[in-house]
Amino acid sequence: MPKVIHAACSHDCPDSCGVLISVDDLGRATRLRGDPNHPVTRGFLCAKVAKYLDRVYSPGRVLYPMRRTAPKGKGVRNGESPSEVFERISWEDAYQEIAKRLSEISERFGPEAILPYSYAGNMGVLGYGSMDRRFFHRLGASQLDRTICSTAGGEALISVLGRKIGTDTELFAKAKYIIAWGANIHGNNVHLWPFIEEARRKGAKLVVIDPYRTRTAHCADWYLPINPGTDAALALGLMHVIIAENLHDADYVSKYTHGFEELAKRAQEYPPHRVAEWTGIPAEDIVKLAREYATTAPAAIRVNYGVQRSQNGGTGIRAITMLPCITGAWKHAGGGIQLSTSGAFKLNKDFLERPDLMQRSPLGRTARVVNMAELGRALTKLDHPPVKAIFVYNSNPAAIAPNHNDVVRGLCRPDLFTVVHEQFFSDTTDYADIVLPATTFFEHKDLQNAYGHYYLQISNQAIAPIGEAKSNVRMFAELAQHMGFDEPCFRETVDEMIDGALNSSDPWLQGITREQLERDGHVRLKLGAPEFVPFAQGGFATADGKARLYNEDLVQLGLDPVAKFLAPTESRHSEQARKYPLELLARKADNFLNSSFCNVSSVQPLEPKMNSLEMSAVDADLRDIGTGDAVRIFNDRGEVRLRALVDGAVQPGVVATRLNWSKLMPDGVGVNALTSERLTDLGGGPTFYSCLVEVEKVGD
Ligand SMILES: Nc1nc2c(c(=O)[nH]1)N[C@H]1C(S)=C(S)[C@@H](COP(=O)(O)OP(=O)(O)OC[C@H]3O[C@@H](n4cnc5c(=O)[nH]c(N)nc54)[C@H](O)[C@@H]3O)O[C@H]1N2
Ligand SMILES: Nc1nc2c(c(=O)[nH]1)N[C@H]1C(S)=C(S)[C@@H](COP(=O)(O)OP(=O)(O)OC[C@H]3O[C@@H](n4cnc5c(=O)[nH]c(N)nc54)[C@H](O)[C@@H]3O)O[C@H]1N2
Ligand code: SF4
Ligand SMILES: [Mo]
Repeated sequence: MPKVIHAACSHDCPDSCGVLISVDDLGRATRLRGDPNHPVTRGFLCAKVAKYLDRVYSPGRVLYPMRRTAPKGKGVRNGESPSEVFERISWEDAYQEIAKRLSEISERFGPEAILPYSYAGNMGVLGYGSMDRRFFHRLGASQLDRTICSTAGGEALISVLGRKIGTDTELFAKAKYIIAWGANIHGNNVHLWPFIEEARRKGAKLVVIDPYRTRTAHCADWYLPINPGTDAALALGLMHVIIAENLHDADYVSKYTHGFEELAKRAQEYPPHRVAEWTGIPAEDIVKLAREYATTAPAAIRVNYGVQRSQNGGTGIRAITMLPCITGAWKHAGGGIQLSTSGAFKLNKDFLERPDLMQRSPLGRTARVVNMAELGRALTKLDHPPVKAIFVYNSNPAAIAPNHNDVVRGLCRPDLFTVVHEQFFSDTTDYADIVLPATTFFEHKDLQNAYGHYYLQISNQAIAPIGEAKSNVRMFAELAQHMGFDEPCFRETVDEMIDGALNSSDPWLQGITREQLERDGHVRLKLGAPEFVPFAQGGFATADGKARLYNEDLVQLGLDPVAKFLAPTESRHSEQARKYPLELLARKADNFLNSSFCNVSSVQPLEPKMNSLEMSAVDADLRDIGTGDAVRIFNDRGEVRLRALVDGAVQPGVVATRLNWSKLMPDGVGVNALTSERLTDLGGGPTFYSCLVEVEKVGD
């Protein structure tokens, strides 16, 4: 009889699915399926994780610690033997070599010359950030500002609501009007879809606002293609109409918001005809959307991370977040806005990460902070001290970081010591001195939170690690021993760490124990009443409990305290558009997860558009390009070669492609060769979707 183990998908996805893994007598996983008892993910998995056995048992897994024997930049081709690039070494040799090199670098250049580089390849609570943070804090290494995904939107949301929470996913089923705003629900957040379908069966209208005609847009009642990076203008235009026509909720506004006067004044500057010029959305549609949104209840906005990947995306999210605050949509179960629910999980981070272990200078200064969205700059330009070692885990920067060519120039430096802890021979291991094998979520235990619902889960270990793989927690704990770090926290067990994480004073976590999670698999946060309707009666997480329509704290950051639209430096409205007239959307694939899954051969056929550049017929004709033609996409930062696809997915002026492993691309260069290290207005995030290019036809 196979055993069935409860786990939780730890990939970087809002859904955090409950997973059931069947394991046979020989300890082999034979099947996985969604946990039917999970109230949000309800028994189904996305197409890529449904094929997870192929990923866990892939012949491409890193099985042992390995040391480079070939020059840097020579990589392991997907699925091929690593023996021409690396030699197998023991864990003991790997630890000794890493400890020696890190100690030498630390002595000669100071510990800040060491840079950890990680993101959410593993979004488990321990796997994402715990023993690793303790390790680097104790070492005194540079601190990494983990901005690559969500800081612009997160800080924007907090600047209005005070906390990163929003409409309960399950309550979307009660909405009568739903706006998917920069949210690729079918691709990236598929477990929200059944709730939207339920709402639509009961008569709800679905509107999609996205410059790319996603699958969600195809299914929508109304699709509004918007020019990239102009969402703040649209939101202000909607507020213009809502306020001018007295459709706002004056009672809610006066009781629960701060700064309405200033906002109303600003909104006057955004009449629909003016907003239409920026956004490309006709003025009459702006008026219609404003009226429908403000007069239908409950009205829910699922704004996702698309908006905040443009240069002024922080302000875009701020302005959108204000909409339910002025219409009072928060009053209704099924109204409001959801960007992320992650702020609901206030686990004991100080215990997990131990910032108190950080070495301080005599003046009390903690280690310098390096923004992960500026990795190219950090590796090629940073001084005092220069980065001499980079330790990568949970991330594949040679594929996902902007300004790829500078990142690679940095990673090729012979004097840079690079360690990569990975499940696969990724783009980044192609530059590693040492590669260490990492477990998947089948192979270790963890606690799992979510950014798309309010359930905490336990993910049990289902199978023994493949090869000599080790979890992040175990690897960093053992490396700490080799560095001579003798604090007891480096010897804690996984269960002790989970218990410590749950030991939080936050009321929403009270009474939730590891034993309960182990028994039930998932537990809903203690959000009070069965229906969680935050802000129905104000209670925003700000100093005075009011939503901030005017936020004076932003002045210090050089921003307008009221939302204001500014066109990105790279957009059709800017000077640079004369040289590079096309706005590139360097999007994610619907069936990969950032650069994860790109290499799994059974998943690859799900993405037939992978090496395509989607173009409008207008732009293709102008350049004498037709579907199937080889094209060169270029700007001052780099160039990429793809095949043109004229399929109606984008409007004139916009082109789109998808993220992939660089080495799986025709020329070995991925789309981030084109994107810049320019940062967002808020939160220091990357600007993947503010990127100008030109396209030309090339011979085959
Ligand atoms: N299948 C799959 N699922 C994923 C991921 C994946 O790679 N693949 N990635 C995961 C991760 S890390 C994240 S952060 C989430 C992100 O999930 P989403 O928030 O959905 O993020 P994106 O796909 O970046 O962008 C969403 C949409 O915004 C659109 N967009 C781009 N620019 C603009 C703009 O200026 N305005 C507006 N209104 N829309 C714009 C894009 O075309 C895209 O369709 O998904 C997670 N889930
Ligand atoms: N052009 C463009 N670039 C983008 C984006 C985009 O939309 N367009 N999206 C951005 C966004 S939103 C994000 S979040 C980033 C994501 O960037 P990353 O966080 O780098 O995400 P992945 O590409 O999924 O790579 C994660 C890696 O971690 C490894 N991994 C998984 N689990 C573990 C583990 O337990 N231990 C260790 N050591 N390794 C593990 C996986 O094998 C994988 O190679 O990419 C960003 N880059
Ligand atoms: S990637 Fe997302 S949708 Fe797919 S199984 Fe994991 S959590 Fe669920
Ligand atoms: Mo992300």
